[in-house]
Amino acid sequence: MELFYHPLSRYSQKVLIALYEKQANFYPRVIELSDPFSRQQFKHHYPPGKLPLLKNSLGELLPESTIIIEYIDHEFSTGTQLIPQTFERALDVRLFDRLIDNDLNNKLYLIEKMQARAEQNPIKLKQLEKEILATLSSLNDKLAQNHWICGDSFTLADCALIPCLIDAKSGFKLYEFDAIDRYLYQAETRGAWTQVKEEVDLQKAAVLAGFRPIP
Ligand SMILES: N[C@@H](CCC(=O)N[C@@H](CS)C(=O)NCC(=O)O)C(=O)O
Repeated sequence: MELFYHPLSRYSQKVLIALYEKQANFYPRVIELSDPFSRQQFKHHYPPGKLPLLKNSLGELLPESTIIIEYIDHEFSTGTQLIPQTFERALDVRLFDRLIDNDLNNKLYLIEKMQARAEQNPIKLKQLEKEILATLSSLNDKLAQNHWICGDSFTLADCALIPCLIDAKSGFKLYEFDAIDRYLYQAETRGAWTQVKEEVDLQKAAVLAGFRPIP
């Protein structure tokens, strides 16, 4: 299996957490989408040009972080079971995975995009922040009842949530949400995340140093 990804992409981090949880072997293929040549090469291989992308041992391409995780959870019986066996619990996990991607990850991205472009739109920014705070509040309520987001065990929904909360820490006062604060501490010491974090930190250091890979 090959995983095409970038360490600073939250959707890639979501899949990396899942692969480490499953103890699944894969060839890492880092794609630098900000580099026009690498982007063009990747698009030649996969026209939508989105990361992450999994190439399985049959050479089939699987896009979409959730689908990739569903696939590896089905393929590998090792490690953590990321989709629960019972229908009701699986439905809850899939629901929270969707809510986290749509209401947290994508909205954080919209704010980051505005900041990167120095876009002056305080009304839009306030609205997005309000929506994110509402999502954080409902996640906090759920975490007050559960050890991980959907119960006692670590699931697909945690793979989606951890990268978002780690990034949201810089813009939102997450410590004001007691259950999220406790969850973050627990997530930050989870082996799969510490493995991902090593690569994220190296990449951030490379970006700060002005490093650009030679295509
Ligand atoms: N819904 C997709 C989202 C993937 C996505 O938006 N990836 C971003 C990086 S985090 C990307 O590849 N953007 C490049 C582009 O849109 O051209 C998933 O869950 O994998």
